[in-house]
This record gives sequence, C-alpha cells and structure tokens, in this order.
Amino acid sequence: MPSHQTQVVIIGGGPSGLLLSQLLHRKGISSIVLEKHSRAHVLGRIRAGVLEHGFVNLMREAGCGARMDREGEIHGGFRIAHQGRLDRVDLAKHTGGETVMVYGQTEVTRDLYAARDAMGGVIVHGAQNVQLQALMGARSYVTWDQDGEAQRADCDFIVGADGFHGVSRKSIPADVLKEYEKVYPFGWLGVLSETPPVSDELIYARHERGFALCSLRSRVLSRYYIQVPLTDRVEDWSDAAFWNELKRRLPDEVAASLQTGPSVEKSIAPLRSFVAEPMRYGNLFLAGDAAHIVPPTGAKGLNLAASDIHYLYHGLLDHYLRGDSAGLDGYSQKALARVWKAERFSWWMTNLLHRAPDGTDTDLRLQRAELDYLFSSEAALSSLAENYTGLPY
Ligand code: RFL
Ligand code: PHB
Repeated sequence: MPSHQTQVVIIGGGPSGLLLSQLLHRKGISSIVLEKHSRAHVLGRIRAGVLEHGFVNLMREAGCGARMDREGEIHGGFRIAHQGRLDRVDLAKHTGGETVMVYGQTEVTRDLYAARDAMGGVIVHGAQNVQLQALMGARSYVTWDQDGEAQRADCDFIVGADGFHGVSRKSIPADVLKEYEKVYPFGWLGVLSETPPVSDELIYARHERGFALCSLRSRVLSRYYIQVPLTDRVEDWSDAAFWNELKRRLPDEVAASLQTGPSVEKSIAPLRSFVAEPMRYGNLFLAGDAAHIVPPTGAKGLNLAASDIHYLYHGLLDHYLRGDSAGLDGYSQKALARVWKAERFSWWMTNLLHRAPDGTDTDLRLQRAELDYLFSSEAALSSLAENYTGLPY
C-alpha cells in the first residue's frame, strides 16, 4: 500500500481545509488535503457571499487576498424590508467603522486552490472511503482509496474539515460526542443570475408570504433567495415563478427595478442549527461545517469556519514552533464559545425574518414588535451590527 508521511492530514478540500493547509505550509508545516470530489465539483457549489473582517484578514495572512481586495466589495450597511418600510442598518456607524466584504465563497475557494497550486501543496481529489485511524495513539493515520488503489498517510494530527456530511465527526465515538440540533420548518430557494443587483446593498425582506433576500456577487452577478416549504423541490420552481414570488415579497419600488434573467444556478438549502461537542478527540480536530451548521440568515457559516481555522492554526503553530500545546488543548472550548454566539445570532435573525408555517398571530405581533424595537433603539442596532460584522476572535 503506498504510504505517505506528513504532519497534518486535512480531510475536506472546502474553504476550511484549503485555508488551513495554505497557512500551515507558509510556516513550514506539512499537510495533505484529502477531498472526496473533483475540483470542478467543489467550485460548482454556490454558497456564502458575505465575509467578516476576520475572514478577510486570514485570507490576506494566507497570501490569498490580492484578488479579493481588488474585486470584493466593502459594504458598510444592509437593508431590512418590513411592514412596507425599507430600513437601513448602518454597520459602520454602529460598530465604530466595521464593514463586511461581499466576495463569493466560489471565488475564495478558487483563490485558495490557486495559492496551493503555486506552492506545490498536496491536494488529493477523488479520495474515496476515507477512514481515520488510531485517533488516540501517539501518531494517527488515514486510509483511502484512490483510483481503486488503497493509500495510507501517517501523521501527528488529523483535521476534519469535511463538512456536515463528512466522515470525521462520525469517527468520534457516540458516547463522547454530544450533538445539538434544531431543524427549521422551511428552506431557502436560491437563484444566481447574470443580472445587475437590484440594490447596492443586501436587502433582507420579512413578508407575510415569507422571507426573501437580495444579495450579489458582483455588479453583473446577483444572488436571490426566497423562503420555501421543505416539501418544495427545485423542479417545482420555474425561473418565472421564482421572479414572480420574489417581487411579491419586496417593497414595490424595489420590485419595480428588479432586473430578471435566466438562472445560472438554482438550489434549495434546508435551514438548520447544529453543534457537535467537543471539537477535539485525541489527535482529531473538527473545523467548519464538520462541527457546526448555522441557518444562513446571519451569513455566519463560512465566517465561523474561519475562526475555527484561526484558533487551530495558532494552536498548531505553538505546538510545532514552540512545543506549547496549550492552544491545541484549549481549541475545542475556545472555538465552541464563539460558535454558540454565532448560533444564537443566526437563530435570532432567522426568527426575526421568516414566516413560520405554524406561526400564530401572537408570533407575528411579537416579530413586528422586535423589528419596531430594532429600528427605534441604537442599542439594538449596535448589537445587530456587532454580530453581523463579526464578534472578535
Ligand atoms: P464545505 O464547504 O462543506 O467543505 C467540505 C469538503 O469536504 C469534502 N468531503 C470529504 N472529503 C473527503 N472525504 C469525505 N468523506 C468527505 N466528505 C465531504 C466535501 O466534498 C467538501 O469539499 O465545509 P467547510 O470547508 O467547513 O466550509 C464551510 C462553508 O462551506 C459553509 O459554512 C458555508 O457555505 C455555509 N453557507 C453559507 N455560509 C455563509 O456564511 N453565508 C451563506 O450565504 C451561506 N450559504 C451555505 C450557504 C451552505 C450551504 N450548504 C451547505 C448546502 C448555502 C448552502 C446551500
Ligand atoms: C449570499 O449572498 O449568498 C448570502 C448573503 C447573506 C446571507 C446569506 C447568503 O445572509
């Protein structure tokens, strides 16, 4: 069996895994990334669009920030449409100057792949049947099948960055792992279209017919979402039906200026809050979606992956460069403290803006009161802005 030696095996070639391998490589720490799918498949997924400054800084630190800084858009605010109003959340004003960057996860991943290639980073695509071994041993190893041939890599540590459906979390014994989960009774239908965005800033809309979101990737590429029942399938939604429903949920002046076009991607994502504890088991460290999922309303999924990677990267640096394992030992606790705060915020923002299928009139009035309070209180706006731009690492 071909056998490889490395310091860290990273399972999953999504943004978490690629970012960590890039950061480690620049400090002389070796890793192998094992990705189940092809590069084209990974880059075909349309996901996050809003980056916190912490993520932006980490990309720069990884030497991957040039195109993001050139092409990404700085957003100092966003809007919330509700009860016929279009209110603005001034992020910069309420945080003392913090902003977010609008730059798609697809582009982030593309930049990370380019950087890994330029440094000669090892990324194995099409790694099948990945198995994590000897997690409690002095050293661990990972086995997988590549083009029908069994492979093995020996390492000090394994990082499980293989997303929600990956194998890493499932390798932690059930009596050690505690999972917290809340599944929401609706999903998001998303459409990507090669049309100019309807607004310079994102618009989150709360409407009797359900939530809607107008987002963007660039001046010529827009991303829109509408809340749909979990029973809906993508095939149920023609482009025309999507645009029609989106317009009904937006303020008239916004709907009137919406430019529609053929969808270049259309998908439905379920909404879930999920946390697995602990995020470490022996030599295995979980990071990103492998350990936690947030509903996308607060735009926190990818950003939480970045704070995990930040803690893990510094823990590994301290271990390898200074022989100090305190960072690794404290990783799970430190990461989870930030994870739960982002879970809370994402849950709050989801409840604020969605129409629950079993919601009562009382729920509706409470939701309205929450929105009225938000836009009448500097303290409430500051809290929203602080969380949206990202809590400190
Ligand atoms: P990823 O991106 O899921 O990458 C994990 C990688 O691991 C691979 N993999 C395996 N590899 C080897 N062996 C196995 N057994 C494997 N199993 C899986 C997968 O092929 C994949 O390439 O996790 P990562 O890197 O932690 O990154 C997290 C982000 O992708 C995620 O948090 C966000 O995209 C979440 N999310 C959003 N976040 C935001 O901040 N804003 C958004 O607008 C937003 N929209 C979304 C989203 C997630 C979505 N999903 C998961 C369906 C929209 C969608 C539709
Ligand atoms: C997106 O552009 O895909 C996006 C933006 C903000 C969110 C969720 C998704 O809260």
